[in-house]
Amino acid sequence: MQQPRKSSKAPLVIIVASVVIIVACVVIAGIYTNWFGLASPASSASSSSTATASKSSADASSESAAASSASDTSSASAASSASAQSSTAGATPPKFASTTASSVCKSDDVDSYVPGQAVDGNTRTAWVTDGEASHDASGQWIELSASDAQHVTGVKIMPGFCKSEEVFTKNRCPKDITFTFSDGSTYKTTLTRKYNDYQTVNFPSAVNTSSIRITINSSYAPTYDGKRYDDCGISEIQAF
Ligand SMILES: [Ca+2]
Repeated sequence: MQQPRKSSKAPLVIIVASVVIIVACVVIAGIYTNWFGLASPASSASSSSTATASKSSADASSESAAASSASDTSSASAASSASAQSSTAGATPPKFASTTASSVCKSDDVDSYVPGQAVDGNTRTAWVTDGEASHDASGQWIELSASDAQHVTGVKIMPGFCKSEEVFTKNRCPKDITFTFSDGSTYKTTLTRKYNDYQTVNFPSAVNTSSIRITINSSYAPTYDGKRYDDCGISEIQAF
């Protein structure tokens, strides 16, 4: 009864041995052909540097994309600006031909501080009050006037004397201001003390006025670490 058992083990041994040989062949073949993705150290370094190269290539392309995006933004901005100009082309922009002020800082023969300097389109020039007329600039004013009523919805204003950041900190900067229109109505607002910063003041409703007077009610003190002045400037005023 034991003979059949012995004879039945022989095929089993052969099958197991075959399986072992096949697995061994598969493993050997896999090592040689890199079926399992087990790269040698040399090829690993190579693939790593390839990855780095492709990463920097990706960075370059993302920078390129960013640059083109910035370019797109500026052109979009230019386009929207052009669009805004064309959309307002039908309406007449407000125009105030003359400018007067309560006081003017004495000229140092280098700069002029007359009120016209606040509407010359140059952010580095300014109307500057005479600090001796009002040490904190309160009550000082500048007025833009026209021969007839202008349709105005707001004002862009650059407070302070923005010739340079140092000059800005040496002088006073308007804080609380009042707009007074030709019909006697007024609008008050508070400006921020920030160098070279256009601040937009939108009036609650559009006004038809032949003049805009900006009165300084209070001002920010100079912060310069050195000689300071009580003179107070406004670099630009643009009605819109
Ligand atoms: Ca100016």
